[in-house]
Amino acid sequence: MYKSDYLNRVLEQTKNTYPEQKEFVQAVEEFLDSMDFLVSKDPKIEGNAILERLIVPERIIQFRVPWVDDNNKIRVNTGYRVQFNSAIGPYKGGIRFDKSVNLSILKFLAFEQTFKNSLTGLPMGGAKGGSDFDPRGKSDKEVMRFCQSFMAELYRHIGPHTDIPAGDLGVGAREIGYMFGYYKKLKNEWSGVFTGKGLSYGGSLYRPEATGFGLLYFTEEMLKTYFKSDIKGKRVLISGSGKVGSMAALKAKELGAIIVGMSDINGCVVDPNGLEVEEILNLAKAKGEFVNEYIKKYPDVKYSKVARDLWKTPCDIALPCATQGEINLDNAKELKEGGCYLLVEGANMPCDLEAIRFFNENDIIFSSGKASNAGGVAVSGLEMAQNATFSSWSKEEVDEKLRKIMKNIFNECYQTACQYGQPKNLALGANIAGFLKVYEAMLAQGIV
Ligand code: 2IT
Repeated sequence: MYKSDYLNRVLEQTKNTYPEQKEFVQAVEEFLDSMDFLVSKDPKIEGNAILERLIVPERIIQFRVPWVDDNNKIRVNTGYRVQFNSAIGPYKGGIRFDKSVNLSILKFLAFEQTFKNSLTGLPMGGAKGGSDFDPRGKSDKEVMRFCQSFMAELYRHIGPHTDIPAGDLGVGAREIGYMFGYYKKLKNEWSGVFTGKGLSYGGSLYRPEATGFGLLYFTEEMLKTYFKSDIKGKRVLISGSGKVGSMAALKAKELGAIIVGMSDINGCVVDPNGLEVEEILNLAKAKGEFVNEYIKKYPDVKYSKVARDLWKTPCDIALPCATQGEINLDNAKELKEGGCYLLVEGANMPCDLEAIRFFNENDIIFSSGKASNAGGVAVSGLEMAQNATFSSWSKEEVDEKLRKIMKNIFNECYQTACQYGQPKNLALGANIAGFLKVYEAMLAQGIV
């Protein structure tokens, strides 16, 4: 229950209207948790039905994606694009190909993307898209045919000034190449309609590294501000064998952290003296997973076939970089028992609501992904800037800008949290700071 009747009403309405959309309802609730004070202080939010408007996407596109597999069998998937909010810029956000994709997941991702993009300080609105297509085990040709069919519908809804997709789970350079190529063919137009493109056709240096590196820059800011410390010698847990987890591990190692545990979909490996990170990164890059191979190569390593067991490992810092819902209340308690005092989300909503509330009540400083994983979309914004000005920046230039953006995001979240009397509640700071810019733009633009 919130103090504000307005908030209680909005939450009730969200739960009643979308009872089956559990991830979306969680994302809304997590956001509303931060709004109590603001809403009672500023009656214009209710007066202009800002929250009611904010939680309904501006547009959802849902479509059939038929394609032919290598055995000449016709397959059918569902494609989506959720264009959530364009108040501060064109729709922007990744495309996810994964068996688990449904409207609830894409709506939660697009909702959070709106605030994340706002926090970067760049003019980008919020969107997300994808399909329940699973690229694992598919041939290159099958992936290409799928991407082309997906784009045969999506191309009419996107554009460099309308909606600029990028990658996400299951969508990397290969998929973006196929989708970009087909868009160009259908529109007869070369434009920066995607980010995360290959370097030879308008991509930005450091985009693949950006989310994971940005996460570590953010973590360093947290350590500096709250503990007058840095990551050197700290024990770190990292989940997920995708780009975010791998690049986070690479940067953490470079900064002198000890990576005591990592996980992928098959389980986790743990070594209090530090894992062989280079070995893990090579395996993850080649196969998309590493645990099964790693335990063959290092038979003495401690491991579990349950990925969640990672959180039982004593650590200073936990960086969940796999996917939504990977840390529940039990895992949160295990982390506390193991001495963890910093939880920085690299994935989108890896912690469920009970876990987040537990962190806040038990002195584990928590940062939500919408702040700490914003480095990816921030460099997407830099890629758009390079495309728009026909330029390409060096690694050093992009890295310098990424560092600055992550530092700014941290400072904005921290200062907002302080202003609202809860200096350790970075998630509150992120929600309010991300919201205020979108709110101001919505107010200025009238009832649309
Ligand atoms: O979750 C995310 O921020 C992304 N998948 C990146 C989105 C983007 O447009 O680069």
